[in-house]
Amino acid sequence: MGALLETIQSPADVKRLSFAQLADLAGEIREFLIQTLSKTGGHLGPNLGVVELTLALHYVFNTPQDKFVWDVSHQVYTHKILTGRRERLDTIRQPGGLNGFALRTECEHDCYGAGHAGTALSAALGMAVARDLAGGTENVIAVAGDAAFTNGISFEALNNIAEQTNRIIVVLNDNEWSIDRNVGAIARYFHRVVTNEHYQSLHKSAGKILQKIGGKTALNVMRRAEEAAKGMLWPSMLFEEFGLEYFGPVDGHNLQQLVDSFKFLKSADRPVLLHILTQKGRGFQPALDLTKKFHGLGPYDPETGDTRPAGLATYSECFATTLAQLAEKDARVVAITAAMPNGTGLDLFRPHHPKRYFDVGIAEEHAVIFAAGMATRGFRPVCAIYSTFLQRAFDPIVHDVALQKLPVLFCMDRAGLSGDDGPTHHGLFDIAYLRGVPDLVLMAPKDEDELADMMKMAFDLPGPSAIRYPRGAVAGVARKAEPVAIPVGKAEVLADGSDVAILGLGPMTVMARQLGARLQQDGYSAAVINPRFIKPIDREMLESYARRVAAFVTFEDHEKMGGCGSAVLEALEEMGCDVPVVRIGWPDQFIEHGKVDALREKHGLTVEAAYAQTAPLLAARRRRTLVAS
Ligand SMILES: Cc1ncc(C[n+]2csc(CCOP(=O)(O)OP(=O)(O)O)c2C)c(N)n1
Repeated sequence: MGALLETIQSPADVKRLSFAQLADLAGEIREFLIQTLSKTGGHLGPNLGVVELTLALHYVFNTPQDKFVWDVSHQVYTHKILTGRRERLDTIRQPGGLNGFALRTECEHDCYGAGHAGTALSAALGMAVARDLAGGTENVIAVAGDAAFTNGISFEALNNIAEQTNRIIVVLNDNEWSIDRNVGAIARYFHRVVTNEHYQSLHKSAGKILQKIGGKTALNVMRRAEEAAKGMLWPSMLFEEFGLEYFGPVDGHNLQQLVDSFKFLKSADRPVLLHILTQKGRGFQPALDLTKKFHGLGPYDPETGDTRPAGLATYSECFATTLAQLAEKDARVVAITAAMPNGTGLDLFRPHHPKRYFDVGIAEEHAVIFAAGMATRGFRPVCAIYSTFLQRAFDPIVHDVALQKLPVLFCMDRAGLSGDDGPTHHGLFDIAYLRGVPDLVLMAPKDEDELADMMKMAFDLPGPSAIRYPRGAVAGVARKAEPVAIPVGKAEVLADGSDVAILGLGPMTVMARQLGARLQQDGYSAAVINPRFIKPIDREMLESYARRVAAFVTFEDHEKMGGCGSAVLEALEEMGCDVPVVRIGWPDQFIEHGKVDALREKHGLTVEAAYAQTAPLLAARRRRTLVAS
């Protein structure tokens, strides 16, 4: 670790440094990030881009009194380093270690947590208004990336800011990238600001003066040149129309400029927006070459950036290639992503059907309503959205899609525990929030072949449907050449039995089989069932087993409350079947980040735990039967 970095225990240590030392510290932090994350994985690119920004913020402002609100907050690693968490950075995203995002419970310098995009401006405005009401003096600074401005909430906040406060600082951290290249009119607008020729030439000549004469005078000239350029830049009008005074664009890697800007903006008596230009992945060539890959990744080689070769295909890849295949034969099929072409696999669909692929930006609500609109015109839109991000679009699913019985298919990637990213990213609520939506067909495949069959079937449905599948590798089963539609609402009995019926939702069929085998060893006859459908649930199957078995067991990678097990309980109760149901799923609490297996162990999502709850129920019936005979 660098010599300067070792001396940094708190933001106060940063304030003592000269600009030359700050620049050295920035270099040391980059090296520290590259080395540390090579072992833990994490959001390397975004963090390398904001080292100077974070140093300048801590140089000028005083947290925890002053408030930094980070959008998504995947870029807070330097902030963590400077606020007493340097020594624990190597635990980031590891079990029991630092969270990969800002977390209010982790540190007093984290005033607001996030993981989903577009929240920073609203939250910061709330804090600013609270301060105004309380008569406080603290500064509130929202830091949001250019892609966060593709999100509607950012604009809802912008629309409201000037009405509510005259003291708030918004930093637009513009690196022209979302995870993929940023898309849409706002991205083009920012690009026009940055590449405005007039600004560029003035900026260059000011830079030359700075080189020649140096010092404060040159800085003043430069600032004046920027001011002049800014005045001529029509694009800055956008924010001015919202009532925010626009400053920039400034070089987000120039510490002096950043510090000067913040010192100046600190005393502004109306809302201000500072537009800074940064480079995602700065200081690490592989991250500059492969921006998308280095947005967020697992461990890598700190010299070359190489990562371990992928093993089995992922569910995302399987989904996307199947969709491309189905779209070949069905011209109605179109694919929609909300800024996740890579994560959802749609990158693989795009080259096959470029005109039927839509990246709408970080705009899940819009994505769903846009899909609804297309569906009214006879198309079969597929919204590929992570389970956790689809939470954003609950009302559009109800109000726009389901209520109008429009045949939109939701393909929910990362359904289940996400692992390292933690509670902001776990997909543990989708069954609960979708199960109560009338007319929606909700399903989970046990493997990649069944995923393809479900997709095929969904395109024949008259209304909406949703398929949930997990992060990571597929089961690795043989795939049919062509998907075959499966019957709606029909479960698949993998093994028949008469003492216990074990349902394993999606890939949890593996655990159901294991429990079945375990109980067979004890002499019980265990049925193992792949429910396939959470809604409509296969009542016929449930009723027929209810007549025979002493207990049902349900396994699901979802919270227990409102999940598949709840659906089984409700159906049994409605049919008047009085059979106990052992439900294995996540408890009613937010689950921390960590390794999936360890977290399952900790929270009782294991075959052992299921066995411990089920065996006594079966033993009781056996005793009763013995007594009766
Ligand atoms: C609601 C929501 N949708 C999708 C994502 C996935 N996501 C995480 S970061 C990111 C891009 C953020 O880009 P930007 O705000 O410009 O910050 P940068 O990483 O470029 O610094 C996306 C799409 C998310 N976090 N939240």
